[in-house]
Amino acid sequence: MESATSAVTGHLTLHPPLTARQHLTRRVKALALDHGLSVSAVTSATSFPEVFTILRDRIDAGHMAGLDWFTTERAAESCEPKTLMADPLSILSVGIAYWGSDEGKPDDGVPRGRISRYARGRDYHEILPERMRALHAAIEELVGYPVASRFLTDHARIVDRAVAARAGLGWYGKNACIIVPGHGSWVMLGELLLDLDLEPDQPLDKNCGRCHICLDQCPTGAIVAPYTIHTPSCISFQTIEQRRAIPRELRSRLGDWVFGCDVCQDVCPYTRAAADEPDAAFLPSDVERAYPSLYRLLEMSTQTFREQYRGTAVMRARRAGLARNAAVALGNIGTEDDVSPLTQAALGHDLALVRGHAAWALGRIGGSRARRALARAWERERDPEARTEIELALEEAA
Ligand code: B12
Ligand code: SF4
Ligand code: SF4
Repeated sequence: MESATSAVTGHLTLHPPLTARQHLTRRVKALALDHGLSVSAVTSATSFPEVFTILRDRIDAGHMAGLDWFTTERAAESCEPKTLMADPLSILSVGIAYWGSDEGKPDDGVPRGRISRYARGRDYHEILPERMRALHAAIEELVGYPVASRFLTDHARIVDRAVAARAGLGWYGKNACIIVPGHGSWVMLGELLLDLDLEPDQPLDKNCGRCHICLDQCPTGAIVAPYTIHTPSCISFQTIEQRRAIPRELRSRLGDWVFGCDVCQDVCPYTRAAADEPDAAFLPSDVERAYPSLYRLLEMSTQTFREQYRGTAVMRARRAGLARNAAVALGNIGTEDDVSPLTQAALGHDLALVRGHAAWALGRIGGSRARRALARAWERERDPEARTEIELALEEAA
C-alpha cells in the first residue's frame, strides 16, 4: 500500500497501489505537460452515439447551415473513432490554455478592430499537432515500442468538445464551450488516438446551474437555447467562414469584431477566473495581430495580408473577408472622420464585396459627405450586388 500523511489532520491515509495501467497513464499525462499541453485526460476510443443524435438534430434544425462540409454522413463518421484509425484503444484529450491579460486597444486615435484571442498568436492548427507529435515520440520512448497513433485538432472527423467532455478534461457551458477547471473555456482542444491501453478518466459532474449570462449577452442572440448555437447568427461564423455578404440585419451587431468573437467567453464567470498563464505561442507579436487598424485592413494588398497574418489562424478569413469585416466595423464604431477611407474603398476597392460593405458603412455613418460619396459610387459601380448596397445605403443616409 502507498501511504500519505495529511498535514492538517496528521492521519495516515492508505491508497491501493497503482495498477500498471494507472501508472502508465500518469506518466503519459506528465509527459503531455512536459510537451506544452497544459491539460490532458483520457477516454476510451468507443463511439459517441448520443453525440450523433445531437449533431443530426442540429443539422435538421438548420443550426449548422453555412458549413457545407457539416453533413449527416460526416457527423456519423465523426462520432466513430474507428473510422480514423484501426482499433485505437484510448483517446488522450489535450488542450493548450491561452488566456492572458492585455492592455486592451491602444489609445492612439487609430480606429481599430478586434481579433479573438485564440487567433492572435501562432495558428493552433500548427502548434497543437507539433506538440502532439513530440508527445507521441516521448510516449514511444517511454514504453519502448512503436505505438500506432493519429493526431487531430479541429478536424471534421471528430468532435473535439465531445471527446474533452467524456474524458473529463472540462464540462459543457451553456455557450457550448468546454470549460476547463482553472482555465475557463480559453483552451484549444486536440486529441491523440492511441493504440495504447490507458486508464479512462470520468466526466466532470459540473454545470452552469442557473446562470444564463452568455445567452443574454450574445450580441446576435446566436445562443438560441442552452448548449445550442445557431451558426448562421454567430459572429464567429460570419467573420471567419462567411465568403459572401454579411446579412444586413446582423452587421450592426458585429461591433468591432473583425475575426471571431469572444463575448460568450468574456462574460462567463468561470472564464473570467482563468489563470493568467498564457502560452507564449498564443500571444500576438504586434498590435495588428490583436487590434488591427481598420484602415489598414481595408486597404491591404494580398502581399501585406500574407506578410501580416501568415502562420496565424486569421489566414482563414482571407484578405477579402478581413477587408469586408473592417468596413462593417468602421460602420459600427466610425465617425465622420472615417468617411474618406470608406469613400476610397467604396469607389476603388478591387473587390465588389468590399465596395458594397464600405457603402453600407457610409450609409450608417451618414451626413452630407457620406451621401455625396455614395452618389459618386453609384454612378461608377457596375456590380449588381454592390449597386444594391449603394442604393440601400443612400436610403439609410437620407
Ligand atoms: C463548426 C465549429 C464552429 C462553428 C459552429 C459552432 C458550434 N457551436 O458548433 C463556428 C464557426 C460558429 C464556431 C465558433 C467558435 N468556435 Co468552433 N469549432 C467548430 C468545430 C469545427 C466543430 C464543432 C461541432 O462539431 N459543432 C456541432 C455542434 C452541435 O456542437 P456544439 O455547438 O459544440 O454543441 C455541443 C454541446 O452543445 C453539447 N450539448 C448539446 N446538448 C447538450 C445538453 C447538455 C445538457 C449538455 C451538458 C451538453 C449538450 O453537445 C454538442 C456536441 O459536442 C470544432 C472543432 C471540432 N472538430 O470539433 C471547433 C471548436 C468547437 N471551436 C472552438 C472555438 C474556440 C470557437 C470560438 C470560441 C472561436 C471564436 N473565438 O470566435 C467560437 C465559439 C462559438 C460557440 N459559442 O460555440 C473550439 C472550442 C474550444 C472549447 N474550449 O470549447 C473547438 C473545439 C476547436 C478546437 N479544436 O479547439 N466553431
Ligand atoms: S461567439 Fe459571439 S456571436 Fe457566437 S455565440 Fe458566442 S457571443 Fe454569440
Ligand atoms: S456565462 Fe453562465 S451560463 Fe454561460 S457558460 Fe458561463 S456559467 Fe454557463
